[in-house]
Amino acid sequence: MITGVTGQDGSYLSEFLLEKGYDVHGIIRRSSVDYRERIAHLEGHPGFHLHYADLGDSMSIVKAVDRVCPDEIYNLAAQSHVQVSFDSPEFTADVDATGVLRVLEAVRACHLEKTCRVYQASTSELYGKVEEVPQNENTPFHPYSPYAVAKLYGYWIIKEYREAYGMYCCSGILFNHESERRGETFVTRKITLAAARIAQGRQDKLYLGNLSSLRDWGYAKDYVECMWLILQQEKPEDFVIATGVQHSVREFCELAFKYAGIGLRFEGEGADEKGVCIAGPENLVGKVLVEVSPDFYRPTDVVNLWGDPAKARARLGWDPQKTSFEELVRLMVDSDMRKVAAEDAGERVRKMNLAEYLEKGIVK
Ligand code: NAP
Ligand code: G4F
Repeated sequence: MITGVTGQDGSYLSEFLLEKGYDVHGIIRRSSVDYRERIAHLEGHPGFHLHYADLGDSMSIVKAVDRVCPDEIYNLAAQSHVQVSFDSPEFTADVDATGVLRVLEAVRACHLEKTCRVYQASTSELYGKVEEVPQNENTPFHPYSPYAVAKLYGYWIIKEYREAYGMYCCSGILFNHESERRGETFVTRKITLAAARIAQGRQDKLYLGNLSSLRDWGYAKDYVECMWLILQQEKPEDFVIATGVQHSVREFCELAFKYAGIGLRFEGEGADEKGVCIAGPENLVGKVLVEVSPDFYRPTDVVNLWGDPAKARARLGWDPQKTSFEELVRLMVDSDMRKVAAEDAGERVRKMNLAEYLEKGIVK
C-alpha cells in the first residue's frame, strides 16, 4: 500500500514495485479535478489498484488497510512544501504528524502489527538549523519550519511504535530528490521549467528567493529503491539517503540555463543579485533573466543540507552516485524543453484549427 501515490515518489515507487511483481494499492484523496498525471500510465495495469482515503480521516485509513491487508505500507502522503507549511501549519501538522499516527494505529486496529512493515517518508529537514555537516543518522535534529516540526513527530512516533509494540516500522531520512515529475513550485523544477520557457521565448524572467541555499540533490527514481531496501532488512532501522554532494541554488540555476543554451553570470549580492545572460540567443544576451524576490524568502530557512550516505551504501548496498548532479539537471532540463515545445506546438495547432474553423464558418 502506498499513501501519496499521486506524488512524485509515489509514482516512481509504484512503477518499481509493479516491476518486482507486487500488487500495488495506492491511496488517493478526493479532489474536484482528477489530477493523476503521474500515475495515468499505470491505471489499467492488473496489479495496480486505487482506494479513496485521507490521512486526515482515521476511519478511511482503517477501512483501506482492512480491505487491502498489506504486507508493506509506504507512508509517503504529506503536505510536502516547506514554504506552504508556514501558511498552513495546522493542516501540515494534521497530515504530516498525526497522519503518521493514524497509519500506525490503523495497522494495529487491523491486527497486522506482526505482519505489516511500515516505511515512513522522513526528511533531511529534521536537521534544519544544522548542528553538523555532513549530516548522518546520529546528527542531532533542529527542525526549522512547521513542516519539519510535524515530520519530527512522525519520526519519533515510528520509533516509539517500533520499541513499544515490536512493529517493523522505520524512517528513511531522505535528502532532496528531484525529477522530471517534481512539483513545479519546488526550486529545481521551477528553475528547469523557467530555463526552458525563457530559451523558447515563453517567459521573460525567473524570480527566486535565497540563491545561496545549499542542498544535496539526488534523483527520485534512485531513491525509491532505497525505500524498498529499507523494508527488506532483517531488523527495522532508520537510514539517511543522500548523494553526499552539495550544490547551491545558484549553481543549479547556472547549469540548468547552460543546458537550455543560455550562459548566465550572477552579479551583485543578497536581494540585489541578478543573473545576466552572457551567451546564447542574440535577443537575450545582456538581459537580466534571474532576479531575487523576497516573496520567496522563508521566515526561517534551512541553508546547509549535506547528507552522509555511508550507512545506506554499506548496509543496503546502494550506490548514492548512480545519477550525478549534472545528469539530474540535464534530464530535468531536457524533459522541460520537450514539454514547453509540445505546449507551443499544441497552441499553434489550436490557433490554426480556430482560424480554419472561423474561415469555414464552423465557429463564429
Ligand atoms: P509530493 O509530490 O508533494 O506528493 C505528496 C503526496 O501526498 C501526493 O500524492 C498528495 O496527494 C498526498 N497527500 C497530501 N495530503 C494528503 C492527505 N491528507 N491524504 C492523503 N494523501 C495526501 O511529495 P514527494 O516529493 O513525492 O514526497 C513524498 C514524501 O516524501 C512526502 O512525505 C515528503 O514530505 C517526503 N520527502 C520528500 C523529499 C523530496 O525531496 N521529494 C525529501 C524528503 C522527504 P495529492 O496529489 O492529492 O495532493
Ligand atoms: O525546493 P525547495 O522548496 O525544497 P525544500 O524546502 O528543501 O524541501 C524539499 O526537500 C525536503 C528534503 O530536505 C523535503 F522534505 C520537502 O518535502 C521538499 O521536498 O527549496 C530548496 C531551497 C530552500 O532553501 C529555499 O529557500 O531553495 C530555496 N529557494 C530559493 N528560491 C527556493 C526558491 N525554494 C522554492 N521553492 N522557490 C524559490 O523560488
